[in-house]
Amino acid sequence: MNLDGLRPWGGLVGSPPDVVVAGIAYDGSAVYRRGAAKAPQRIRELSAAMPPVTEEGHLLTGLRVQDLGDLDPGADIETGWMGPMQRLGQVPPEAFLTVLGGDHCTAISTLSAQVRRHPGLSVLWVDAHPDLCDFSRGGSWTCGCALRRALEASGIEPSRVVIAGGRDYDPEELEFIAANGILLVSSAEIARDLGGAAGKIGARLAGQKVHVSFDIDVLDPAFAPGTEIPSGAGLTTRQALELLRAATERSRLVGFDVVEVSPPFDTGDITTFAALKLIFEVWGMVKIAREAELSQLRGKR
Ligand SMILES: [Mn+2]
Repeated sequence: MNLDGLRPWGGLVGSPPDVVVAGIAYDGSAVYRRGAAKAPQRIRELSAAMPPVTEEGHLLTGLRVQDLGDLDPGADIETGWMGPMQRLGQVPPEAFLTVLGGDHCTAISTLSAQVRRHPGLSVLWVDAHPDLCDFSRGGSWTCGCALRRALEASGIEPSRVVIAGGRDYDPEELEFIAANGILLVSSAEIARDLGGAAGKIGARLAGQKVHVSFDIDVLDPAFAPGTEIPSGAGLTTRQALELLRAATERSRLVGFDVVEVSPPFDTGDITTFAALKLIFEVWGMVKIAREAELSQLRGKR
């Protein structure tokens, strides 16, 4: 890939930051196959190929992006999640946080930091799997337990979580979802009626500060083959973008993490580029929302 003369993040840079990026290059919780630790570096490299413009022609120019580099949880997320959490927790609340995983257990650090920055936070967990097992594949800190541990570590109420795109479950996870008032909207439901599914999620998240934790395996393996455990019958990248936009238009987006991109299993970097498309479009949503807020403030004056 010839990236000569191009700068990371589409050339978007500056301070004080509107967007803070950090990587967590950890895949020690991957029980199927490792590789996600290589994602932050690959995503950054290829971010230079992205134009600072959204798909609908909104300029991202002027968005000040600050990249903190990678934060290290050490060899084991169980003992190391607080390190990255503390660093991320220092990011000023005005900045939109973007975290590059890593496997999904990196969200334990991310969500714990986010709820400190934004008390009362709601979470949109976009994933083929709920990751709500108490114990899975020989451990309590494996990828199937990511959301369960993240809720415990962060103190976020389970009822403030919406899971979108689910299609592979353990019975234990469905019990936890039912018992704790979590809204689950499956991939099938999204495919049947995207507008209806987004409306249902949007009603739950309306007026809330929302962090989106996006497991790339929610996308169909045709769109994102480079992931730890591909799951068939997933969303298209198109559906995921439409869903994100429609489901959060009445909320305030405060952060986004994209996890489980696994460069060693990718094909021609299409998974990394799918992740980058999502990141840049989410930044566009945030920028458009802030501009609307500002012009409203000016109108009131
Ligand atoms: Mn996951």
